[in-house]
Amino acid sequence: MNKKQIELAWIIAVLVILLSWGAINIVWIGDVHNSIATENNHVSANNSSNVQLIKVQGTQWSWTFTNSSGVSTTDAFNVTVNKTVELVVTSVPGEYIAVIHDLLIPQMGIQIYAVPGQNNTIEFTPTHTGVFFFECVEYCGELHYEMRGYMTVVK
Ligand SMILES: [Cu+2]
Repeated sequence: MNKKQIELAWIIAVLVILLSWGAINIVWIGDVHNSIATENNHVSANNSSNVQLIKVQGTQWSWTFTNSSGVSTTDAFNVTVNKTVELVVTSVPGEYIAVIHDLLIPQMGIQIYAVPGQNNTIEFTPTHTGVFFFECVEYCGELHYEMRGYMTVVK
């Protein structure tokens, strides 16, 4: 092989590696999103009793979840499968001032900012029972890594 052919082979090899890597990731991300939850792409003013309304408060450095019965839990919450969940997310002061957090539930395809003074809402419908990891993905201070927990989807 001359220099030109070697260069061409190198370009093609790199192209094949990057394109297949990209394709695998697109398929995998789509899979995770579609298999676990269906997301409604609208912000609802849905007050129907069929929606599981959950208030979410991020603080330094934990998450508090309050359901419509007024029951609060820290770094964990339960929802019912095949029923729409509406999260109303905000940030409240902890030891110091309120800062911005960001709630990510990777397997639900859900990510939403917790902003002081703002109620951000997001809806999704879990289609599988199980225990699903969530965490804060906005660096929010020294114990940021403690803002993690599990959402349990029950029958
Ligand atoms: Cu945080």
